[in-house]
Amino acid sequence: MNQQIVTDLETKARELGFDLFGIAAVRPSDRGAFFRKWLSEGKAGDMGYLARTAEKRLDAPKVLPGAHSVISVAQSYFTESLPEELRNDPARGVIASYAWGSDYHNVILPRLETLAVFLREEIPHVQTRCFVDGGPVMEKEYAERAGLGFIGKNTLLISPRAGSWLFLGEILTTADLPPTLTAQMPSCGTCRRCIEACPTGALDTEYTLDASRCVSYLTIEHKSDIPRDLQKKIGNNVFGCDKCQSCCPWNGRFALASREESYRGTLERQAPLLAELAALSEEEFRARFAGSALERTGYARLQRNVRIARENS
Ligand code: B12
Ligand code: SF4
Ligand code: SF4
Repeated sequence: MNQQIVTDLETKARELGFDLFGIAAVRPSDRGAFFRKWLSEGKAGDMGYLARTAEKRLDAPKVLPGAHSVISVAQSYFTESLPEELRNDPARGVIASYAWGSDYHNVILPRLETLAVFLREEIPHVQTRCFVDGGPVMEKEYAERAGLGFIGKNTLLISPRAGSWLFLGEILTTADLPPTLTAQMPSCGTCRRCIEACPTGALDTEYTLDASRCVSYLTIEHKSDIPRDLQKKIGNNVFGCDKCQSCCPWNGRFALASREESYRGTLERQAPLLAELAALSEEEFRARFAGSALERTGYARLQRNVRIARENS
């Protein structure tokens, strides 16, 4: 009976637009010691929420008592590659591709809720909690255990059949579902391209990201001034960074085209003119970026990033 539910859940997940699906049993993180050391070395920068929720992140029943299983899904956001001449145009600011279209939280969460309702109808009395990004869940680790892919040296989840341009989401549930069979996964092998491509040296050791130096962190999460020595290295990235994925051979060969039309972006969203961004009033900013991940980060941080990118160009 349970095996049939897994098949039905997977079919439903695909209908809802998810590209990868898997189930893992709940158990404490294997990387608790790594995570705590990472926090104590200040590698989380000022993302204090990671330390505040560390115990929950490392042990899912602290998030949902009685949790037995985690359903992991992934959705591709790969629509196209930005041509080099646009990416390197000093008059333009580059926005990371995950933010070209609709805010993925708004796209994925309601669909996960639909999948959770389906599960609760199939197995009455079970509890479910859905997460996309913001929840205290080690999303990549659960996806890895559920067989969606492996964690690369850029610290991202890479699917050997879909690459890494993926968003992840989970349903944590008290239902005792059979874990999906996980195939033997490949690995990065001797490749180190992402480490070499990272503009700030944030990937200082294999599988370890010093977020406090990462362009994605600095342009999106960091609230105050960006340290002077890192400003130059940010180049013309005004929101996020794609370097450690665009250089990855798994994406070169296997990037899966997104089925989600709303993730597509026009040039205005992919690489807008810096002068145009600098001239935006707060109201114009809100109108232009409504419903996108940039809206969350806000006007002030984007303007700070635009100032740096203009100095760099
Ligand atoms: C905090 C955070 C960030 C921070 C820190 C990133 C990081 N690597 O931790 C910042 C702001 C920098 C960031 C940036 C980005 N993020 Co982010 N982020 C998160 C968040 C909320 C938590 C991640 C976390 O727990 N970090 C803590 C540290 C300690 O974990 P870690 O670096 O991943 O380390 C793990 C491994 O490296 C591993 N490890 C250690 N040693 C070894 C050894 C071996 C052999 C192996 C295999 C593994 C291994 O142990 C750790 C635990 O598993 C997740 C959502 C979530 N709730 O999980 C999204 C998430 C990871 N982000 C995501 C995305 C899309 C991005 C960006 C691509 C956005 C962009 N284009 O700018 C960049 C990518 C930068 C990068 N290379 O990671 C996606 C990634 C999807 C995927 N394919 O993996 C997630 C899952 C959100 C989502 N729901 O889709 N992010
Ligand atoms: S997102 Fe950019 S800065 Fe951050 S680790 Fe990847 S390449 Fe380095
Ligand atoms: S670029 Fe190479 S080392 Fe980095 S994640 Fe991809 S395969 Fe692994």
